[in-house]
Amino acid sequence: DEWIENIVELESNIESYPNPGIKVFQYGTSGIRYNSEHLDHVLHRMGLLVALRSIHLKSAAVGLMITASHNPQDDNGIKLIDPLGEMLDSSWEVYATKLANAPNNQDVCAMLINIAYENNIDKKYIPRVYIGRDTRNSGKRLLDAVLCGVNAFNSNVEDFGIITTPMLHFFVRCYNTNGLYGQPSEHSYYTKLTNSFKTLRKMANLKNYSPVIEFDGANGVGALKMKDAIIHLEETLVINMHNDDIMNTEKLNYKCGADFVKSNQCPPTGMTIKPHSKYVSVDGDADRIVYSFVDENNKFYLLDGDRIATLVAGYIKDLFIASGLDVNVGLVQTAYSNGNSTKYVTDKLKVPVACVPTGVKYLHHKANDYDVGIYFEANGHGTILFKDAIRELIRNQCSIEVDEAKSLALKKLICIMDMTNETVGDAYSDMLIVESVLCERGWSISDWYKTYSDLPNRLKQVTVKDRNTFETGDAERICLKPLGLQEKIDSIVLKYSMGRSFVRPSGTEDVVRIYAEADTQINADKLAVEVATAVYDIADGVGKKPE
Ligand code: G16
Repeated sequence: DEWIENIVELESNIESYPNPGIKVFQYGTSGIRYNSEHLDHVLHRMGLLVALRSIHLKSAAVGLMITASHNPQDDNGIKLIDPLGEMLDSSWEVYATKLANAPNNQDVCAMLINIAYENNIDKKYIPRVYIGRDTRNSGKRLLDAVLCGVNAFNSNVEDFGIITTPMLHFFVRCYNTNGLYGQPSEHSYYTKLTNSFKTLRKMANLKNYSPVIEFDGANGVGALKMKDAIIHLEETLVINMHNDDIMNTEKLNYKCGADFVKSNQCPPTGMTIKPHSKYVSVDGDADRIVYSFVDENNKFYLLDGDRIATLVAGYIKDLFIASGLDVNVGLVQTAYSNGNSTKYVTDKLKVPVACVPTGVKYLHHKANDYDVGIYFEANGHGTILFKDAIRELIRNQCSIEVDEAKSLALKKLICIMDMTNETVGDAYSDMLIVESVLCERGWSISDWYKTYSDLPNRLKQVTVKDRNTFETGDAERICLKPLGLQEKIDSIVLKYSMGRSFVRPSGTEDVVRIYAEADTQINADKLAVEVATAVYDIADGVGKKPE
């Protein structure tokens, strides 16, 4: 039969990448990640799988990004991208997990053929696969494994080399929308996003705003690409580069970058920190961004994904009011979002808020429920989604609007739409949006911080014997397993004024994460330690007891 005919060819291709069987892999929060030494067969199989996915989607381009994002240099992994630039469909995540763990070549072949049958895949389509990778040392070797897999199906392959994850998402969407979204090239990406930023800048109100940015590139691809972006920005922003050493890859994400700054609530190392300067940190594949500054007493202030979400939601809401268009704007957050940010958005901005489990795929999906859905994880991963009909409505109304104020608001909305990479969180696009809103409002970074105050909070992590024994419910706000842990957390939380805490297994690292917030920083820290200790005790903690 037509698929079985291929099996001999496939088998010989698969032979080059046997599964050493040392680890059970899981397609987690955002793909598969692990120490890069053990990933060759996984990457090879993901190459096979994306090719099949493209055949299934009648030759639509699909993407494969080789990255472990915020993880240390020694890790690597993949993120798979569907045709509109969104994350891989969840039904295929199951295939990815099964394929990654298949013990031998025959199993891999049988699984691929099963997938083809289950989905009624017509073999006549030629797959098209877009590939990118971050700056990790292992990227090139793992690319060879991916190419071997992809080529087994005689795919059309485009290797974009070292690029950011959101760039690859953007390119995939551009190809599949026949250029409507832009062209699949770095030049088109920079031009689209940056030109609309420059247009909006001409309409803006400067006041306390400063265009100077101290940029923390996490010693990764974000730094590399920001150097190209600076040329397109033509001095509309003054970007001072730091942590841009991509040659020494052991420095990647090390004590710098968005994940470090957010998790440790302190400035990045590798740069001099001056009071009231505006610091921007991105992560290892530049899909996350956080802002920070210190005051004259060296007190640190973090403006994370929650802050970006509130800034953007307030601005977009105001633009729609000014434009006269009645549009339903909503915000999607996760359990990590600070309680006061949710309160501010609901009570002050009057924007509805939904809460979903961690993982951009969940936030993105939920954001589609609104005409304009804004989503941000507290860690700085997020974007804005505009429904096609709304996009059209804004453009049409702008072309006929006679009222000057309304017309201006519509023009500004168009700029914001065009500088947004709607496919996924994108540090560069998000930075342009934040800078636009700050400039429009005439705000310094401390003006932005003053909009509301965060509840003091703390993130912790505990390594346990098997994090797969953890199960959560209610958008990760309660822990269902191990049994008894939630009751313990409840009794601890009761002792703290304004206390809230939850635990969940990470989908990208071998740890259980703990979040705690309370009325004071001391209490948030104490609460986090108490809950972390409960996790450690109940789930066979590994290493030092939390303190
Ligand atoms: C990925 C996901 C994010 C998630 C983060 C941490 O980010 O895209 O949605 O918040 O992992 O996930 P976890 O807590 O499950 O480890 P990135 O930037 O590392 O790809």
